[in-house]
Amino acid sequence: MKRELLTAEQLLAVSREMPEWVVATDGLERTFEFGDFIKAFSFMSAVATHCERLDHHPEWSNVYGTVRVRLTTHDRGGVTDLDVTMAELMEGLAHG
Ligand code: H2B
Repeated sequence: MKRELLTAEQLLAVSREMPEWVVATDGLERTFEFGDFIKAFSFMSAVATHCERLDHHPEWSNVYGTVRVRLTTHDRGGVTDLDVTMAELMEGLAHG
């Protein structure tokens, strides 16, 4: 993973391909609804393993069955390919 900032054109492609995500130059945002706390926390736990593997960590919060996520690459100051990888991974785990 190169951790390169996405161009405006690439960001536009991401917003088309991942309509559930709010795409901005400084971050990708999405709210997941799981219905209860155990489901939400199980999702966060599954994601956490990948965060360590990829050395990439979301800004997120949890209230009962809701998980709010913001993905950005702090040491690049914006959205990189790694944030898109994390977003795709989260989609897979949320529906999985
Ligand atoms: N996560 C995110 N989202 N952005 C980063 O720049 C980042 C990270 N940097 N996780 C990593 C950890 C860095 O602090 C370590 C030292 O590699």
